[in-house]
Order: sequence, then structure tokens, then C-alpha cells
Amino acid sequence: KMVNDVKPGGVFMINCQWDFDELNHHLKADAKRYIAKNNIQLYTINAIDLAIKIGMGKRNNTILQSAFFSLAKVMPEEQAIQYMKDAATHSYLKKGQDVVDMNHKAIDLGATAYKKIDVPADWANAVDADEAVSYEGKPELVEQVKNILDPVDKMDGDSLPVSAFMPHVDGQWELGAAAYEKRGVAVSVPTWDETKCIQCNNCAYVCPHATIRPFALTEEEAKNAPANAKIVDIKAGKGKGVYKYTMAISPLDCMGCGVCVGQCPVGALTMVGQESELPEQDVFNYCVSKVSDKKDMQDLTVKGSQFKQPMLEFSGSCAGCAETSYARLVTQLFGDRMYISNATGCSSIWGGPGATSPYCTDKNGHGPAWCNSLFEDNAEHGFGMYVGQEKIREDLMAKTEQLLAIEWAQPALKEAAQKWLDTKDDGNANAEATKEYVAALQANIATVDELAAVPKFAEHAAELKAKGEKFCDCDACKLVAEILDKKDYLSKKSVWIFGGDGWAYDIGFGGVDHVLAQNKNVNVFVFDTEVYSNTGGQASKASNIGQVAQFAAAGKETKKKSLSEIAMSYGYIYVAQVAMGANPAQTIKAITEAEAYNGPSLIIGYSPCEMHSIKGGMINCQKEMKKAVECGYWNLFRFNPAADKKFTLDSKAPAGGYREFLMNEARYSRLTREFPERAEGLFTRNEDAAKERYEHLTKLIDLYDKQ
Ligand SMILES: Cc1ncc(C[n+]2csc(CCOP(=O)(O)OP(=O)(O)O)c2C)c(N)n1
Ligand code: SF4
Ligand code: SF4
Ligand code: SF4
Repeated sequence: KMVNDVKPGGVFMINCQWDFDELNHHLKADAKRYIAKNNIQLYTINAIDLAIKIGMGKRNNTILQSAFFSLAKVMPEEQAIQYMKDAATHSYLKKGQDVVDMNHKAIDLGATAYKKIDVPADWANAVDADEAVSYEGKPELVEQVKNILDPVDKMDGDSLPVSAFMPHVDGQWELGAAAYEKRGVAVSVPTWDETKCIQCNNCAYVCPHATIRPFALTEEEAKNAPANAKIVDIKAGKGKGVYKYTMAISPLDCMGCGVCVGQCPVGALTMVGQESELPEQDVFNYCVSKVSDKKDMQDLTVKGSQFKQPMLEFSGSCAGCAETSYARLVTQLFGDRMYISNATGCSSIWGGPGATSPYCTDKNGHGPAWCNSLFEDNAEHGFGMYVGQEKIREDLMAKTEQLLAIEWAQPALKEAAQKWLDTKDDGNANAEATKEYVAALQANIATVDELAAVPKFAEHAAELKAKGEKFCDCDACKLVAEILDKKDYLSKKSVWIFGGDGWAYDIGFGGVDHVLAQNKNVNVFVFDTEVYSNTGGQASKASNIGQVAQFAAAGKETKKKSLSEIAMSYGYIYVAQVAMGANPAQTIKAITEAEAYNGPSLIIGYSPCEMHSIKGGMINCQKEMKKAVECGYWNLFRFNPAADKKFTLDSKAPAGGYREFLMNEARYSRLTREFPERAEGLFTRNEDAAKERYEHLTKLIDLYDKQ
């Protein structure tokens, strides 16, 4: 539908790798008709391959921009190109002459590399293919996808009438719509070599988009899989001799970041053209919809955690984003009983963009209840979510106590009720106990008809029926009905408060501090990108010395605030710093300990980001975390008030390479070109501060041991 915005006689350029035949095949009939009937001048350009060829990787926008100026003639072409080159020199000289040269090359290429397409006359009569898609799924979700998401994805959102939004006037959206998008944005996607794979699941653990997933299949499931599925025996450990194994990849959802490839220890993944992998989509879809959950394969190891369903999938974050990998992992651990309050920032944008909800549910319809709140009050908002459900739960506990006190309540019901009460603070145990309790409640409520069948209650049953009552009104049945009415609140919820460092360290800090201080069971996860990422990289109090950011053009003067230690000073807050690419097991440990701790918790996750301009790009996101921890730039530790040994320093002593680490990221290295002397001073201070910090942390081990 995008072409409909072009005026008759106007110019339309498509960035694609297609030749004419492929273009003819892929272009929709309505677009062809519009182009032919309105005399649109059609061009194609393959900026994707050109950018790769000149070393710009995925950054093809400069090529496209100069093609635009060349074709649009909004100003004399030569002048436009000169302006672009001057601007590139001005912007990128700090990054090095080679970057400037590369951009100039991109500008020259863009102005010449487009091709004019002779529009065939018969496009005017192109006939729509019979493409009526029938979506499967929850009816409300399918409606949302058909009526809103589809037009929006076709860039036709402006045509939607206000009435299309009526089902969402209260701001609620169905979960799981992102799975219907199948955007197909990646040029290349991974292909899996089942013969080399050692089934460690590292690739799935790091994937920000949940587009590579291991599955354990029964013989039957393996037999029914699409013929092209690569299915092998489980090679070792759990499930060996019981299940088959496959690593399913979704080429139409993959973002092509390549992070999984970089984490594979044996080179079993290779990036290849997306189109050649399209048949794999059926395998992925089959596994997601038809392969059952294998509880016996799931545990809290890196490998076992990946057999759990991710309940954050296919989000629109940048390819390779670390924030989404953390959030995806948290949903794998607690998603089916999770509440999330999300501060404004990248995580609210990839987490909940209206109709395209990437948080999803399991086959029982359980998934994270997600809501965004303001930057300045998100912790309080999340606390409100906690308090609201806890109040309802406390009422349910009181009613359960009353039920237990009723003499004639059935023993089986009482047993289930007691078990539910006994496990109320243990998420996993309580989930099971809740299922049993609900089943017992449902089995033990007497309907009016059942009551009527008992001779001595028949008369009373008739009275109830006349009043339109459905259930017996004895004290026990009344309590059972009241408890069942709120059954969704019975199981222990896992309440999470998500946001970036701009929120947690700066604008929302007062709230974060106040909420943590309440000593209630809420879990705060800070995605620490060390800048306000979503608004283009402003310095926050999480930014470090010498880091160049907006509002810190000459490198930040002051050191990073120690948010973790402020929280630790309370003594009753669980606090951890993690970096999943450096120590994946420690990350899982911290997340599960924090959740299990019956009090407030704060986890700060180091999150390399597009804004850091890491050498080689976000493909190196997880590796960069490892480097950060090895050189002492980022420290891993856990402070658990409930443990005998309260403070555990999980990082080893810095192994050197600090300056190399800084120079690997343009957010630092650019300062050496702009202000070389100042850079030297600031980087030395940055490194000194890191050394001091590590020494300080080692002292905390003794300090807390003695307490
Ligand atoms: C009070 C307020 N100020 C500014 C903004 C604009 N704003 C939206 S997102 C954002 C940046 C968020 O940064 P951070 O919390 O670090 O999260 P990230 O985007 O890095 O994940 C800003 C400044 C806002 N929404 N509210
Ligand atoms: S390339 Fe990136 S998005 Fe695609 S499967 Fe690998 S990690 Fe996931
Ligand atoms: S990381 Fe490599 S070896 Fe491990 S499961 Fe993935 S493909 Fe297999
Ligand atoms: S800007 Fe950074 S934090 Fe935001 S989506 Fe991109 S990589 Fe993730």
C-alpha cells in the first residue's frame, strides 16, 4: 500500500535484491495496478548488497538517501551530493577517515546504482491473487490482527476508522499478535547443521527475538514433522533415548543479527540468504503449535531453560538488542504467572507497541500481564500492581481459612486448601497447589440441581432456583463460589518492574528507591545501556567517565553511580549485577534467587546497545558483555539477604585489556580523535575507578561475612 502515497507521475524506488522477474513475482497486484495506472516511475536499488560490499554492513541508509536526492530532484543533484558528503565528513571524521571515505563511497554509489524498471502495460490489469489468509488462534486476537495489525503492517494504518479501535478503548490489547506479523526483514538468517550441533542451546539462550528454539520431540511428533525438518537423537543428558531433538529457526521472524552464530561453540550455525531458508518456517510453526511442552527437559541450567517457552517473541527491538534477551529469559522462567510494569524507554517500545504485542501466552492462555507507565512513576505503578493483587490474595487467604474452619467442608477440599496456604510464598509449588485447589473447589461446590437431589434439601433447592441462584448457599459453598470468582488471583504472582538506566538511575530513581524500601516482594530489572537509548543516547547517571553521549559531548566527567550499593545499604533488598553473555549461569541464578526471595529485589543487567557503536556491530553484543566483565568494566555479584553468605562476587579479578575494551566502542574511542589529551585523562580515571570498584567489592565479601 506504500505506493499509494506516490502522486501520479511520481517516483517510487524499492530497495531489494530482486531482478525484474523476482520483482514481478513478489509485487502485489494492487501495487502493480496503481503503478501502471498512475504512470509511476519505478526504480529498484540493491542497497543491501552494496552496503555489505563497501564494508557498511547493514547500514544502507546513506546509499538510499543519495539515491533519493538523485531521483527526487528536490534540489540540484550535485549540490545535494556535496551537502551530504560535507555532512558525512563533519559527522564521521571523529570516527576516522576510513569511515568518512566509506560514507562518501556510499553517497556516490547511491546516486548511480538504481535501475529504472520498464513497467509492463499489463500491470494495469494485474489480478489479485487468491490470498485470503485464515488465521488461527483466540478469536479476539485474530480480530485484532485482521482489523488493525494487518493494515498497519501494510503501511495503511491511516485508512483505519476510529471504530476499528472500539474493542481497545480501555487500552487493552491481546497478547501474542507479533507472531502473526512474519515481517521477513532479515536479509540473512542462520541455518543449522544438526551433525555439528552439541545441543547446548546457547544460541537460543542469547537470541533477542526468540526465533531460534530447541524442541524435544516424541517419536510420534518427530514422525509427523514436515519432511524437511532436521531431527536427530538427543546426544547426551536428559531426554537421551527418550526424545528426538531439533533446533527450529523462524526465517520470517529472525532479525538476522547473527548473535546466535557468534555464541555457537562448534560452528553449527551459519548465516545464509533468507529466501533459501523459507521452507524452515513450516518446521518452526509445526514445533511451536504441535510439539508438546516437555517438563522433564526443563530446568534452571542454560540448556534446560531453553526448553521453556519464551513469552516474549518477535519484538521490534534493534537486531541483537541485549534488553530483549534478558526480558525473554525472565519470561521463560516465570512468564505464566508474571506481571510487568514497564517504564517508558526502549523496553516499552519493543515491549508493547499497541496492536503488535510481542508478549504472548502459553497454550493454557497464561502469559505476562504487561503495562507501561510513565518514566517518572513506573516503580510506583508496579508496586500498585503488586499491592492490588496481594490485597485480593489476602482476602482469598482469609476466605480459605474460614473454609478450613467449616466442619462439613470435604476433607479433600480442605487438604487442597491447606496445601495452597502452605505454599503461598513459593511460586512454583504454589502454581501446582493452585491447580489442585481450583479443581477441588470446582468439584466441591454443590449446584442447585445437585442439592435438589438430596431429599432433605430439595425444598430449599427449589427456593434457590426460584431466586435464580445456581449454587447451594451454605457457608462452605458460598465461600467456594467467592474464591472461584477470583481464581486468577490465587497463584503466587511474580511481579516485575522493568526499565532502562535513564529511568532507574535518574528520572524514576526516587520511585525505585522508595518502592524497594517498602520491603515487599517486587522484582526490579534494570536494562543498563548506560544511556537513554530510546531517545538517541543522552548521558544518564549510569554513563561512565569519558563516555561520549548527548549532554556529554566531550566525554562524561563523573563516574557511574553505584545503584546496586544504594540498594544494598538497606540490608533487606536482594541485589545482583549480571551480564548474560559473560556468565549465563550466574544470570539465571540471580534471576531465580531474586524471584524466590520473599522481599524486594534489584537486578541490573549490562546491556550493550546500538548506541555504543561496538566494532563489528550488534552481532558482537553478547561477546562484548564477556569482554566487559573480563577486563573489569562490569562486575558480576549477588547480594542475598536470605543467604548465610550474603555477598558473592561472581567476577574474577580483572584480566587486563581495559583500554582495548574502551577502544572497541566508538562511544569511547571517538573521544581520542576529538579531544586526545582529555580522552587520555578521562580513560585513565575510568580504569582507575574500575580497579577501585573491584577492590571495594572484594572487601564486601569479608564485610558481609562478618555480619
Ligand atoms: C519525564 C519524561 N522525560 C522524558 C521522556 C522521553 N523519553 C522517553 S524514553 C526516554 C529514554 C529512556 O531511557 P532509559 O530509561 O535509559 O531506557 P532505554 O531506552 O535505554 O532502554 C526518554 C528520555 C519521557 N517519556 N518522560
Ligand atoms: S540471527 Fe539473531 S534473531 Fe536470528 S535466530 Fe540468530 S540470534 Fe535470533
Ligand atoms: S549453540 Fe550451536 S551447538 Fe549449541 S545448540 Fe545452538 S547450534 Fe547447537
Ligand atoms: S537502541 Fe539499544 S536498547 Fe534500544 S532496542 Fe536498540 S539495541 Fe536495544
